[in-house]
Amino acid sequence: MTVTIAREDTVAVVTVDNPPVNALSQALRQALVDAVAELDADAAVRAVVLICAGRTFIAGADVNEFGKPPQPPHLPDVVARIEGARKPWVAAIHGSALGGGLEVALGCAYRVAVPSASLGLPEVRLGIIPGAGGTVRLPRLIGPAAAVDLVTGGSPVGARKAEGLGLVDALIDGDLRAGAIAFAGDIAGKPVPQPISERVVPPVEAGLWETAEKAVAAKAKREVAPLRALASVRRASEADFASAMAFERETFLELRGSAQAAALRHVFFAERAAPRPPELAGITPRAIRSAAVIGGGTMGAGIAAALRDAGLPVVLIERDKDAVERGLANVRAIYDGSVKRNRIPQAVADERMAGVVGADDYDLLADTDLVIEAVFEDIDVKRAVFARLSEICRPDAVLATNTSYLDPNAISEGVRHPERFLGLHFFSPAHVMKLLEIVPTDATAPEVLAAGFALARQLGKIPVRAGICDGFIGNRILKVTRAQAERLVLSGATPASVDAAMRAFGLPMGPFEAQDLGGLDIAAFQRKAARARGETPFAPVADRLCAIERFGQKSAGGWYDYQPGDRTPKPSDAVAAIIAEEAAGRPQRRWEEAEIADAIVLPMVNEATRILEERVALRAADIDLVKIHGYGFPRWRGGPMHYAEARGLAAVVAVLDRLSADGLAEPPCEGLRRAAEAGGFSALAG
Ligand code: 3H9
Repeated sequence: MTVTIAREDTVAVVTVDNPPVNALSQALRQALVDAVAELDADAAVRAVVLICAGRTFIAGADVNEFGKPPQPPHLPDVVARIEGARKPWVAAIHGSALGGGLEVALGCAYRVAVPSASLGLPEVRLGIIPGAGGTVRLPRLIGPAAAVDLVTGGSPVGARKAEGLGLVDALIDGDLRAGAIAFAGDIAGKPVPQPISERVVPPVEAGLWETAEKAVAAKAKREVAPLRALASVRRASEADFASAMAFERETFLELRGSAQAAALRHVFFAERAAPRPPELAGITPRAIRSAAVIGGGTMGAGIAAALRDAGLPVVLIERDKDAVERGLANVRAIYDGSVKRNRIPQAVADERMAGVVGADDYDLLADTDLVIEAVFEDIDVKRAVFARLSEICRPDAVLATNTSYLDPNAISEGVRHPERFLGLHFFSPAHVMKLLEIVPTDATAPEVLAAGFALARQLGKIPVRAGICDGFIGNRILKVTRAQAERLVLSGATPASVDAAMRAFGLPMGPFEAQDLGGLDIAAFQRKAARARGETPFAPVADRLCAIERFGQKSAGGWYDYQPGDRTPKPSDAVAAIIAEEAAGRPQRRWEEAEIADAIVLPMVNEATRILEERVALRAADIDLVKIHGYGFPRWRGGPMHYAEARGLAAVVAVLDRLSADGLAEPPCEGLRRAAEAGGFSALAG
């Protein structure tokens, strides 16, 4: 039973119970329509409370149904039926009233909520717009300007703010059910408010649509839904209710079937699957209530800030007093930046900073639950750190390395109780970037691995389980990206044309701009280590740039030239000359933007397929999350693996075959050929 009805004197209580989040499945929609009919016919009922069991109010349409043809009763009709009920309905909201859930609440005569509730229309994040009157009723209730913010931004608002906007009629402290029944009892005899659908939209301030259009377009970049959502709110503010509803529904149905919506849905489910690797089902994580970071450089300071932002007390360890001061200054600089950008008030920054204790004394860590090492990428330095931690920390304290390229198994050699050791690979800046690669060693205990995932949740990060290999998931693919970018410039493309093509594809910056920003020296250092292992990394131009100390922006030149104090990349004659020398004897050709994107993205997919086959990643979707949250791959493309599947793996194999025949990429791996034959990467899983 998804809906049950109870009577409390003259108030009926309709309880929705459709775990996990009371999504509006077909069965629930039908049950709501039936409930309206039953209560309309019950003369003893004077008002109705609509409340939900479990952790939340209705969190929206059932996203699982989006790939299939819509089944009646359709949600706009359900909302209209509630709005037209003979008894006033009161939506009693806890948790989140999102998307279709908020639209159902807008059909009710009143909305009450607990102060911790949130309300919003997040549809644009799924590549769609509200499809059951959200864009049409909201401007009629709270005015067009506030509606534009809620609908085009997709971020929910807290109940208090919602009350200020007129979206919530009353806040209920304490027991929601009892409070809502009392509210319903109060309003039962009073005149019912005019249905929102019959209200007129308050006047629009001059220039609203033009200003909003510019702001929304700038933020959405190439995502389609936000501007279409704006158009729908505008139509709703200018047209009558029925034609605005028709416009909204048409847009909703069109976008629901779009490639962007499919990609964003894929990411939605990927983000929910990644935090739960099957091996951890039923495992209780080790508790983390305090943390320490070893190393106060950019990475360590960012990790310390991320831990503080999640409310954990942090000890920041450096090797001497001066280094401690520098480390604390790095953390302070992060908070100063957040205050300057109005992200947090000064008082919050001060409170967070006060929770970071700087020290050069490991003895302070005797009772710390989690220690994250973020020192120089040198195995001996790291082993020395863990040797000291092994002596001082409790045997059950979780010890983590933030290494990006070293082997965590090797780092953990000599650690006492190695089952408490794992890799936690943050991405820089660590207090901002959402991705956290979680890397168990051969010895990591399940409850320690689970602690890594629980920590990610606490920090608001997207955790992805990664196996051990050079570069784990993300940086291993990055190496291929860089090598491909070099192959392109050695065969007729320029750094500027490659970067422009990748920006046109949807990345925030191209591979050469990114290298100049991060510094070419780090990758050179890794290539040196790889060569020492007998590998042959391909970077003839980058090697020469490093040989003349063109390390990027920090040395006023890398792949591009830079003027002092100006980060704008300028094509470099010196680099062009080096490229010409290295390209001598290689065939040259013209490159179109789309061909450049293929030559970068599809080899990434090839490497990612190997990663999947080797079980370094558990799922293709996890690799998508790594690229989206760690490397700026456009979310609306769903990540490289979704992109490849949507394009057709047979077509991907064909392009890679052509590129490899010309010496411009590795040939497609066997796994990719098999996945292409089977029609998807799921053939490689398990
Ligand atoms: C919409 O409403 C369109 C309408 O305008 C028009 C209609 C005509 N459907 O996030 P969690 C599952 S569009 C199906 O870990 P939390 C989720 O996959 C929709 N399933 O929990 C997971 O399943 P499992 C607009 C859904 O407590 C489980 O619930 N609404 C849906 O951290 C727990 O999820 C949204 O976009 C769904 N809509 O957070 C809201 N939502 O356990 C999206 C969740 O099997 N949802 N699941 O892996 C959320 O933001 C969060 O889930 C919420 C709870 C805040 C509610």
